[in-house]
Parts: sequence; C-alpha cells; structure tokens
Amino acid sequence: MAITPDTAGALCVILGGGGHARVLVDALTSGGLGLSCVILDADSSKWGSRLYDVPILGGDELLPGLAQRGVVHFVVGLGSTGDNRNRRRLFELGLAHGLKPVTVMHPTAVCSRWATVGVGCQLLPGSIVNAGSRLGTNVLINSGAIVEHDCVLGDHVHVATGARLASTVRVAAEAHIGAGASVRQCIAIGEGAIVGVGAAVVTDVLPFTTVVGVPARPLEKHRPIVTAS
Ligand code: JB2
Repeated sequence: MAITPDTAGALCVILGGGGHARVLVDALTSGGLGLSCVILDADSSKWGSRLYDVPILGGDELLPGLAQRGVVHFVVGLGSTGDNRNRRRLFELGLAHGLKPVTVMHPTAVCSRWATVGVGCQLLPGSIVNAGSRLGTNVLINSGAIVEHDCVLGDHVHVATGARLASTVRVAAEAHIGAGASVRQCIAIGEGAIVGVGAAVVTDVLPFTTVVGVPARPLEKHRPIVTAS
C-alpha cells in the first residue's frame, strides 16, 4: 500500500529503529499525507525512548498486540545489515502478523509511470526508477540511487545510497549493491550477491559472491549455494 490519503491517519509500525529508520520516519511523516508511526526495536536500551517524535515501544514480541492498538501497516526499518536475509525476515514477520506493507515513496523520488514497484518497496530521497524497470517486493532504493530503464530487481534487493544501475541490469533476490557502485548495462547480478562500495561492475556476478573494486572482481564466496534435494 502506498502512502495515499487512504492511509493517512492510520498507524504504522517500523521494524527497527536505527539509522535507516530515521530516513523512513522523515518519508512517512512528510508531505501532509503522513502516517502515524510507532517503532519496535530489538535493542532493549531503546525501549521507552523516541526516534525524533516516534515512540520506540519495545521488541518484536509486541507485534501480536499491535492490531488492538490500531496498527494496520508496517515497514521494514533495517537498511544495510550486510545480509538482506534480515530484511526479508522482518518483511515476512510483518506479514505473518497480518499487517500490510507500506510502499514508501519519498516526495522527491522519481518513479516512471512505466515502472512497476512491488509492495513494501522503499524509494528514498532523490532516487530514480526509470521506465520499464520492475521491482519485486521489499526492494530498497536508497537516497540518490538510480535504476535506469528496463532493469529487473528481485525481492528484498537493496540498491544503496548513490549506486547506479545502467539500463537492463538484472539483480536477483536479496542482492546488495553497495553505496556509489556502478553496474554496466545488461549485467546480471546473482541471488544474494554483494557489490562493494564504489565498485564498477562490468561482468556478471555469480550468486552469493562478493565483488569489489574497479573493475569489480570476486573477493570471496560468502555463502554456500543451497540446492533443492
Ligand atoms: O529483528 C529485529 C532487529 N534486528 C536489529 N527486529 C527489530 N524490531 N529491530 C531490529 N534491529 C534493530 O535495527 C537494531 O537494534 C538497531 O537499532 C536497528 C539497526 O540500526 P543500524 O543503524 O545499525 O542499521 P540500519 O540498517 O538502520 O542503518 C544502516 O543502513 C542504512 C542503509 C546504516 O548503515 C545507515 O547509515 C544506512 N543509511
């Protein structure tokens, strides 16, 4: 669900109350269509405090009771965890508690009317998603990142701050494109792959592989590939 007049006034829970949540609070509460938010965070030292003016109520164990408090929406508040499986886990946790994912579009983000954006995506300040691109669910396009035309991004992908995907790039589920990285046209980035900060990717990246540098080269295979038995 996008931030529209329909959602204004509804309560939304942000799962995670760190750095990324600061940007989300700004996006969710700006533009006159703001959602009222609460935050859950795993760090008990934050419970009872506020992030800006948003209360941090407690941990995820409060999720089952939030519906009684009028909470109907959620957003994943984690950004760069080094492993996008954590963003997937929180997305699935929100769904499992019957909450509806909010699609966050900051007022300064540009999203072509010929692009498609899945539920729970986050397009942060100054980001661009151009014509023909398709984003899966819970995809994070961070501040100033550019997804050129006809790119295809799988679920839970994170394109970090200022990264650029030239046209027709394919990024498989849960891959992470590091801040300021550039990816050449027609490149395929495999599932769960990590592209390092500032890398220039000019050849395909295998699943679960980290690449760094200019031009980007494999650093390590950071996770075993799990095949169906
Ligand atoms: O399972 C969880 C959980 N795991 C960690 N449930 C909930 N509700 N919260 C969880 N957290 C909390 O997320 C941590 O206790 C912590 O408060 C927060 C993560 O904050 P942090 O600032 O470490 O990371 P971030 O993902 O919010 O921000 C990073 O990524 C952004 C994209 C930073 O690097 C930012 O600078 C960056 N812009």
